[in-house]
Amino acid sequence: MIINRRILTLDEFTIQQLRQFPTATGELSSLLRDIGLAAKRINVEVNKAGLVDILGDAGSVNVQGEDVKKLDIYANNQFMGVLKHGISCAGVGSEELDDVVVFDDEVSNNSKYVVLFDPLDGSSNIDVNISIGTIFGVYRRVSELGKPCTEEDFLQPGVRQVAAGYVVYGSSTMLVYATRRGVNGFTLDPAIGEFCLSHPDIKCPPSGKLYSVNHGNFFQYEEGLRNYINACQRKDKTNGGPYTQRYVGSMVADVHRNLIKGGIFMYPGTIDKPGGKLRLMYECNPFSFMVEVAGGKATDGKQRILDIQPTELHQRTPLFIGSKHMMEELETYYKP
Ligand code: AHM
Repeated sequence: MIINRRILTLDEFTIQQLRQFPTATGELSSLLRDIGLAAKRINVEVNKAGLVDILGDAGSVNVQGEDVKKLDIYANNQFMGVLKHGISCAGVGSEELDDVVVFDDEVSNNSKYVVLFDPLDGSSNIDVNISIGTIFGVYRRVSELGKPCTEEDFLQPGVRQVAAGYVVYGSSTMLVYATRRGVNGFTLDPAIGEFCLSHPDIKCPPSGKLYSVNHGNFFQYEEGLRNYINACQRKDKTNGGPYTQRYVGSMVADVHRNLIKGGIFMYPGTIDKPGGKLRLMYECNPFSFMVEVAGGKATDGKQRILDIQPTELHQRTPLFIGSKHMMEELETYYKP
């Protein structure tokens, strides 16, 4: 039997990174390990979704006014559980919950980080066996250590994230996370139940051929944006057009694909919903952090997503994100 010791597990990788900082406390590594554990548990249930009676609405409506699926609740509870019982997290904000949850106990009050997460994004795709995901952003708290964390710790602009990541439950399950030092992807090896480093030092290609947008909303978009979308479909493009349209309707899958292959993902504001659909804190900030670290760009059309000062936990924002040159091309058409 050949054992490939060049393949690092998520734990080995985070410990290796930690050793490069002799003064580091290991709290972030521990946090990532906790998140990896929650992801593995969620993965087991996602894989069983077609087999057991876990499908369907749980009968409640979340704070966004959307139906909550049972797996959403399960995923939310898994994340809350590992973060509450770990040693690194003082509190969490979840897309599924109205308010932040402050873990007011001695260990948690002395923990450096708070985490904002969307436990199961794209959950309307569960019933039809399409990839879904988990998204998270980690912030260093600004409140005093030793005391319970406060709302101020959560309402920080995305640029202050120390780490962000996602898990995509797809044809295989991957956990991808970024710190300022780089973006790395780990694929779950079901034989050993470990995330193994499969995509080291991910860079978003500066150009690509994929564009992702909900075409059904086309006539709800502003004129400049419609012109850009039309240009994506033309043959006379100097940069290799026409582009290929790819839109799963599951943000984690869509942005993951474009991050690896090069592309642009857009969820603009519409006439009916000028603020768009996606959540700044749970979806846009983590992805913007990762894509920027990988060399790409992310804006709301007017400004960098990571510079937006949040005013409320569940606020929405238009989002344009992806390969640097494609984003620059968009900006020549669309100046809201
Ligand atoms: P959901 O978690 O309720 O399914 O909503 C979030 C998803 C994103 O993953 C995806 O990019 C977007 O909604 C798709 O929206 P639309 O169907 O309007 O194109």
